[in-house]
Amino acid sequence: MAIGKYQPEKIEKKWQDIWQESGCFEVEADTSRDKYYVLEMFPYPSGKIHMGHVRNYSIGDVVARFKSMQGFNVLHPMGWDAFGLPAENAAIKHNTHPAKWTYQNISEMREQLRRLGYSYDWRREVASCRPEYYKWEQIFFLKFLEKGLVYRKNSPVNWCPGCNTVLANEQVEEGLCWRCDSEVEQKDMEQWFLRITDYADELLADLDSLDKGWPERVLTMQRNWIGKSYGAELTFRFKGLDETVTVFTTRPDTLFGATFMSLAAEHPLVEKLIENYEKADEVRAFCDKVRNMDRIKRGADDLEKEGVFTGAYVVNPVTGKDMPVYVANFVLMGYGTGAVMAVPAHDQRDYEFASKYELPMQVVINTPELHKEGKVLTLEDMDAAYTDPGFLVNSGQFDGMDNESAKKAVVEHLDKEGLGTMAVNYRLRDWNVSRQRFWGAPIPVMYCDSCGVVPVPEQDLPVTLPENAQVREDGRSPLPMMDEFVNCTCPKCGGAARRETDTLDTFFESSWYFLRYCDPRNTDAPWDRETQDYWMQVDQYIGGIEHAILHLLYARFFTKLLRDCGYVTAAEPFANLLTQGMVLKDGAKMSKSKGNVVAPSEMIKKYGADATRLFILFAAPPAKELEWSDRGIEGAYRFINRLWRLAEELEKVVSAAKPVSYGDPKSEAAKALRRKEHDTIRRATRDIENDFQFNTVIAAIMELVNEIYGCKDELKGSEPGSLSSAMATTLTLLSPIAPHICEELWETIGNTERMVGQPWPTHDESALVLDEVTVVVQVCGKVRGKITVPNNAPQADVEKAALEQENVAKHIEGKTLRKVIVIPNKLVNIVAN
Ligand code: ANZ
Ligand code: ZN
Repeated sequence: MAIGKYQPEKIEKKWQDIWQESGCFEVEADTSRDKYYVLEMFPYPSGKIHMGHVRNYSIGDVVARFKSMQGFNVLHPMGWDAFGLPAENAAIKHNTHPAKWTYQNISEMREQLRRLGYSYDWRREVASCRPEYYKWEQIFFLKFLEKGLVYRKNSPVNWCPGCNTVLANEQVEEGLCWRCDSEVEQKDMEQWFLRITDYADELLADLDSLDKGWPERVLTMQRNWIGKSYGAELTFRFKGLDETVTVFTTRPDTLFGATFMSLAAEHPLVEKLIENYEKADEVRAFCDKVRNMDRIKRGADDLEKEGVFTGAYVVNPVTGKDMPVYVANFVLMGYGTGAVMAVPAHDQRDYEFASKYELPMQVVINTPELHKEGKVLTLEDMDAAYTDPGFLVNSGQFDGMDNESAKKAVVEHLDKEGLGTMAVNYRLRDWNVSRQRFWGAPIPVMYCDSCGVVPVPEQDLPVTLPENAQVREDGRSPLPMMDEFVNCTCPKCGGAARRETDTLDTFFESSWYFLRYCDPRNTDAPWDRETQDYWMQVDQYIGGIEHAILHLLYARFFTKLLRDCGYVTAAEPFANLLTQGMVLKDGAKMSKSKGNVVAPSEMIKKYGADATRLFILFAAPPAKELEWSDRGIEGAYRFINRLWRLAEELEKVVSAAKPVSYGDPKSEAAKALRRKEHDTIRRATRDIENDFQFNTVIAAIMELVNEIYGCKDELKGSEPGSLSSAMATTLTLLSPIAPHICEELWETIGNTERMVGQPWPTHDESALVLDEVTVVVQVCGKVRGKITVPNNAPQADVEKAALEQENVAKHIEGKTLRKVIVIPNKLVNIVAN
């Protein structure tokens, strides 16, 4: 039977249907088998998949299929990160409900993913906007509330006037909203916070356990984000005022050089200090101005340093000198204590500030070089702060001490008077989870005038979003305006109460979806504990580097919270992380605004899913950037056609000769083919296991196909079994990458079982051994000839053959032989003079 022309749309649909009907990717927990959980970050249902998705999911699919061929019980689920702002904006634009837009997009995207032949267990699909899903996170929220892990606080928040919502710090990029690029403002509001700072130490420490499985870059980004600083808290007394102020400093060793103090505009003492100051209004005006700047700008190095004197002084506890107290724009209230002892000679920001306002400076750290020469650094030598290590000067009893030791010594000295203790500080802030948006999971609490904050009773969960809500033209949430949603009865006192109208940050849903996949249809619990313990951790997580901080930190934190609430055992959710590189076109990230987008659907239509998958996996190693190339996908398509034609030609020969029965190869060609076949297995296995280098796996398979082409005419008649075996291996190795054509050709060459379910082959070491090897001969380090000797020949035979080689003999004629060095199967070096 001739198999005809390669028609991807036909065979791909055929096999997708067969896989679907047979349920071959559906799995259950089975403690008698080793499991492997491979997960790609679930997409936001925007409506269309893009090449970044195709890359992400193709990598994941090869991992899933490969691990399953290796015999693992593989969990490979897919779902939708379905809440969020774009749905709301689209609903406003088209005057519909966000749910309608979202579900429509989900069904379109699901079709597109199916069309790529991914091996998902679709029964496990979740959509985070479904009440069956978010009901559980409402329960988690109440559990956290009960345990004091979530709290309400009035605090300045980042407010995006474009999106009409509060943003987390992570969602502000250089002062602009991460979504709409509006200038972010500061605003005071009552918000719900999760106590991620309570977990800062554990989140930091556990990064060490991920050092083998996670990219170093991501670990570093997380470490910096958590930002642990070791230092001290030092207390200063005010002059003529019965008050003290405490600062956080990483440099207690510079205390003798502290010449003034800087407070944050929000510092609670400011009002008190300026009470009787004639310029109080000037200070207030300055504070108001600073308070309205966004936090990111205030913390930036290049901020123009500005401040105002408060009229107050503190006393330096070691020098006894007065230090004027300023309010300064670069001091943040949320960090440390919101007060800084300023050491202009050794801190650059203080240096700039002191230069501007002509405040005194004092050098207290000498450079190691000058220290050695017996000299001392002076202000005249400096045009910037000296921030490196050194030795103390102008510091009383601490003079001459190296500054690291002095840190401890100074704190111990102050400790005697109760004015100093060692302290640790984190950059990480508690996670603000409140959003003033409609399309999110409602926060399940009510407010009662007599009882305060009251949790919604568990039996009344989920609190669902009203289906008849009308999104508003101005983008504000309709929830606060909907009486039927807002008005409720207090379950404690029976009085009238109001429902919370804020919804949860969508990072809340993505912080635990990987757990729900373990048991997604459970209606009695978020999951069956044993089932979930069997599947977790995720063995391989794959997604974009843009989630290096936000999502990955929240998911790690959430897992620890759930562990502490008794829901999970694993402390870390993702054992291994792969951050795939971006897909570029003409050197730039594919994006609508740049107009350089290549639509996956068009590529699939033109070349098929297999060619698209093959190209995207061949063009670059997974973690590297990938440059889209039209020639590249055409090349992938040509290779697939070449394989197709080969199978067509060999169909009869190969199906008649079962690979298992072909015995030892006899001819040189058959031996060479067998060697190539097993070497390809060896290389493919090694390269997949080594960071999923699929590009070199594909290159090796292409070489094997070439080898088959080269010897087929010779072997067709004499040793068809060797061709049969090589063909079977080609298809098996390629099947995780281009699964449809491999299934089809597998069937074509006479197999009755499906390709899916076949084991991954192992190479036979003895097949790699050559009968003869070529060895290079050098005379005094210079190549003079080559000899062919039996593989692993005795050393003496190799020496003899080398010395007898014509050209070599010529070069040693008349010389004295000093030494012959033989590196087996590689090289002979003859030393003669
Ligand atoms: C005195 C000093 C002397 C400082 C010196 C540095 C160098 P990291 O490493 O980021 O933790 N600081 C403390 N709280 C601050 C706040 N709320 N806003 C702005 N700056 C603040 O930085 C800690 C250092 O940043 C602290 O150590 C303090 O300045 C400043 F030669 O104290 B240092
Ligand atoms: Zn009440």
